[in-house]
Amino acid sequence: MKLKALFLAATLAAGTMVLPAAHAADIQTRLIRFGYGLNQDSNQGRAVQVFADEVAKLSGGKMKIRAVGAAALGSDVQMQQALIGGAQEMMVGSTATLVGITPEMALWDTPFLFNSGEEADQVLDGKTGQAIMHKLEDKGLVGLVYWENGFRNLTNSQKPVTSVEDFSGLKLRVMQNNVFLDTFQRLGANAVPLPFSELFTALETKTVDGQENPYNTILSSKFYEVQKYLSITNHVYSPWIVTASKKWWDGLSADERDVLLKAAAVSRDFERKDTRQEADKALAQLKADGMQINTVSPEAVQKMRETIAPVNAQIEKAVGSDLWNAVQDQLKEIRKQ
Ligand code: TK8
Repeated sequence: MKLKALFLAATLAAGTMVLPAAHAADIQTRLIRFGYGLNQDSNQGRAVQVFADEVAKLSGGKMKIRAVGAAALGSDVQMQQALIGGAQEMMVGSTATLVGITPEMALWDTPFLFNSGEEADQVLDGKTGQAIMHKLEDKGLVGLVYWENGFRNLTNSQKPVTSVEDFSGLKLRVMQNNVFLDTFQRLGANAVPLPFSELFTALETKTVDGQENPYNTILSSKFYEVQKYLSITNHVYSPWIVTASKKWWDGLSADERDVLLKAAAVSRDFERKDTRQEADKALAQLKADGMQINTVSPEAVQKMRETIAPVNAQIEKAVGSDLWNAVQDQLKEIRKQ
């Protein structure tokens, strides 16, 4: 009896460790290189830290994320190649930079597709968003979750932009895919595809006049130091996507994958909340930092929409009508509620 009581006390003291284990978790000691493009002090950096902490917690400290920000492991495109080749384990980056690998990702570049972050959540986490994410597996990547990059707004160093006509003559950096290139060419800008990692210097040296990104990024990347004008265009919602090397993923145990998927879901929920909370404050901060904020009238936004409407047909062709219609139908359903 006495022994039994002692054993019980020890069991309780040791917590979950000695609970009757249906199976011991199959988790190895692993160092996971996780790259990202923004600064550590950004919504992206904070969420990577949450992911790292959660992975450590769920794996009992065995799986360790080595987070490397500020594109020190390379641009989005370079990191994707490292993941495909198995030279790097994980990353987070823009879905727009994956279009060259998985054309269906272009769906998320549709101008004015979503009216709110919450709409985006439902579509990205829903059937179509997940189907597109799983297409990466044919190309050597495993998608885990979408994060919010956010609604993109235009900045430049030359002039206030409040109409389609104002785009004319502006040299604008765009993300490296044809949808962004075409969109900004149609608006009359001189669009230059460049990796994000080269953007600050390009703005500083006036190689380009402007760029477009969410408020959070304009702030955390200090673009306000080299850009005077900010136009509230909200022309497209950008997701980020957390990916892993398939070569590496295929060698993980089911328990290890489970740790990563669970931690990714926690990081996603944290990141979206953090990003939304930061966005409004970021705009006020950019103003305080000396940027001139220009609103764009509903009429001018309408003109933008009409000018770039042909881009939609191009996207529908690239992603296929089934996926295109599935998203349009889901949005109609969401907007009915
Ligand atoms: C960061 C990029 C960035 C994106 C861009 O690596 O390239 O403008 O918005 O967030 O993915």
